[in-house]
Amino acid sequence: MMSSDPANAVGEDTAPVPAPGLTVAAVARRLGVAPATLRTWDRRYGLGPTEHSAGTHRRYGALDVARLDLMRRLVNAGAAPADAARAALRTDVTSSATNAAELAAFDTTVDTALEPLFDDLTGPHGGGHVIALPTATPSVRGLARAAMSLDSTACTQLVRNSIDRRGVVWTWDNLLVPVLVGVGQQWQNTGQGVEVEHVLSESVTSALSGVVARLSGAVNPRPVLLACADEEMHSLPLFAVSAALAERRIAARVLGARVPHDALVASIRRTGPSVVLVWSYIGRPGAAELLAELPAMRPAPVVLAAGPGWGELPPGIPHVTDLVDAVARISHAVGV
Ligand code: B12
Repeated sequence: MMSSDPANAVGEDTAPVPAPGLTVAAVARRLGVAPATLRTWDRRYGLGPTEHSAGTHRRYGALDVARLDLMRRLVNAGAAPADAARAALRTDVTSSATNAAELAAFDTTVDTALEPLFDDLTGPHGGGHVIALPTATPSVRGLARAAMSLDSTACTQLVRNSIDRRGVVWTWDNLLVPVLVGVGQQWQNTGQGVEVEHVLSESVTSALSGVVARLSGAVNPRPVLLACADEEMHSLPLFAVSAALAERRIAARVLGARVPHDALVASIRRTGPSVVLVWSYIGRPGAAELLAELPAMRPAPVVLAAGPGWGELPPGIPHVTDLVDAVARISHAVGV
């Protein structure tokens, strides 16, 4: 669609900033930040347009936008705005990236540069909680902020960075669970924020699937099946299990959300798995009894019931209560 607004003429997010520069509204759209926030950053931290202009409407040049983009990323990563502004102003953004590869490298630099800032962040200094996160670390706050602003790219990158540095299990327990619980709490208290849950869930799934995609040369000859119980939509823990297993070179097949019991039985028949893990958060009457027939199938799989939705389980089906437990039991069952 054509527009008479010169800002819209810029088009793609990665398009270069045109010579006369961008208006505050155009920069706001490009970075996904409110115009009022940009004005505050200009007033408080001097992160405004640097080009001299005689007119009243000053325009942001390419370097100004790169600096603001860095500011936005640092804030999304959990830095206090004043610290982020100091870092943005002292960073050389002249080689600011416009292609994906450079952007990725840039992100890693930024993230590493942030570590000392995080160490300094305590109490109200780190402020700006967007959801109730009483004991949140800066990275938890950063991911929560990115989720609340529906910035799926930032969410995925934050999760990926954490996985790369600390691994899947640490990231799940220390970054993802606190933010997911906080977002869930927000929904419970206000009835709002389903869109935040969706953006966060998609980003988490994507980052965790990235770990699985890198797996080559799996050590298990028989498959491991991971499925949600019938009508269960909370599939994220399955992706966490699958990614944590991939780190140990165990390949798993995620059957995903809402797997009817008959479909699960058919999948077991077709693939002959060594382990079947069935996840339930919400729980449905009679679901646990259905599991009883699975260990009798041939070749016999180890059957694990995971999550808080199960009630009393049939004999011989252990209840798995956390990610570490899930990974340990599956690793043991496949002999790793
Ligand atoms: C993301 C999310 C969604 C997404 C799911 C997307 C996806 N692909 O997974 C969507 C938007 C689809 C969704 C839908 C719904 N959701 Co929802 N959702 C969540 C949220 C925010 C995270 C879910 C999650 O991944 N949890 C995993 C971890 C973070 O859960 P946890 O409680 O910390 O974990 C405990 C254990 O499970 C265990 N654990 C933690 N990690 C792991 C890993 C493994 C492998 C194991 C074995 C154990 C384990 O340790 C913890 C301590 O016990 C939760 C909030 C929350 N507290 O979890 C709500 C939450 C689970 N949802 C809830 C509800 C009510 C719903 C809906 C019914 C809402 C509606 N009216 O439509 C629907 C439908 C659900 C259905 N039929 O399945 C409630 C459930 C309340 C209850 N117990 O009954 C929660 C708790 C929100 C709340 N605070 O009220 N949801």
